[in-house]
Amino acid sequence: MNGITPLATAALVALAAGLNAQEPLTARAELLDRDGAHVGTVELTQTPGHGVLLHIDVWGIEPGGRAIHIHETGRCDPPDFMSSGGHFNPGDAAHGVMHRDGMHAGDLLNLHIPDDGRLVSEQLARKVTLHESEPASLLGGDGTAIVIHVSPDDYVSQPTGDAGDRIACGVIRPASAAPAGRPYERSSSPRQPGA
Ligand SMILES: [Cu+2]
Repeated sequence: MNGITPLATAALVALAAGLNAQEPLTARAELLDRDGAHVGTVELTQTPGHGVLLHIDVWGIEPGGRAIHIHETGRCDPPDFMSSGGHFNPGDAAHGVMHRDGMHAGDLLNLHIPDDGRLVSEQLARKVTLHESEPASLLGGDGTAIVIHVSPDDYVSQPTGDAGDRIACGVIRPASAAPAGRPYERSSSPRQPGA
């Protein structure tokens, strides 16, 4: 093995695993509106067994109730953002936290934007993970995206909560990923080893 003994290799693997265990998995989505303006950031952090914590910071969104969801495809083509697909729903459930057969893994609680347009808030998405090998991973396959809608989610209407048009969108990317050339496309470059 080019001078590296199996024992040394095993030690390096153990060291890498130890480092990973100390550093929580994180991801990030930069939200752009229909005109391409940067209107928010969502930081995602893997919890130890309780899903993914979302730290949401938005600015420049019209005041009022706005639905926010995790959508099933990591692609945000303006102006309508339909390329992000439907809600992330690996469990094939009904939509809505108030639906008896709900909820989508990507269902989140509405944002209530104050008059100055700036809102910092947090949510826990319990049915998703950042671990790529798991079915409910936000980073597996063709990725996922955070989408904000023009209306609030009524939490029961199928399949979208009657939330209306999509007004902002951001692809969820691993925190270690290099920034892509175009901010609204998931990077197609190969992952870094160990990323
Ligand atoms: Cu949505």
